[in-house]
Amino acid sequence: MPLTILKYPDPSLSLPSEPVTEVTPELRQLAAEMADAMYRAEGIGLAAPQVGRRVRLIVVDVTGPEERKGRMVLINPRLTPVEDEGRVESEEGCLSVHEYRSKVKRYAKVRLEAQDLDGNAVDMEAEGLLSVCLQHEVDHLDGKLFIDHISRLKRTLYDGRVKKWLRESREPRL
Ligand code: K1U
Ligand code: ZN
Repeated sequence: MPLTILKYPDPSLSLPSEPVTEVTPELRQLAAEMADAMYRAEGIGLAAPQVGRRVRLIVVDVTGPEERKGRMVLINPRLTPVEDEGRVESEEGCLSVHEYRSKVKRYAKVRLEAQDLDGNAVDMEAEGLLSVCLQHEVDHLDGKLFIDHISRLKRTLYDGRVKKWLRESREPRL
């Protein structure tokens, strides 16, 4: 069965994830199923806590679900901003945040350090959509959603919409 992507306000999306200590067959299987879930949902990234697994594992493919040519599976990813490149405003959505998009300020360029599934070290710089996507996914590993970066007013308005959807889904049909 395909993995289910948890939706805000599921409380487990706000919890930090634990480092991966060993690449097991189960971890490989999880990475493959996460990639499948990401492509099915037409996303460009997915983090393990979004599927209920609190481990520091992400998959990204900014070529998108049609191309599927840039899949990266990243274990224990760490990001360091390349400070002199400044910040950018990115328009973001999230597979765990229903019907909402907003602009978020992100570092324009980041250095990525991680391991891949074969135990190789990954050390590279990322910019553009990949940089933004990596920052979004690593936030998930720290229990943060992109809506944690928006203004208090925008957040209150969005939370109101979510509460209404939840009330309506619980109301008995007449
Ligand atoms: O982690 C996730 O919820 C996946 C999310 C990642 C993301 C989107 C936009 C900016 C940064 C990170 C998505 O993939 S949502 C789908 C989406 O917004 C998108 C899809 C294709 C191209 C660009 C954005
Ligand atoms: Zn997300």
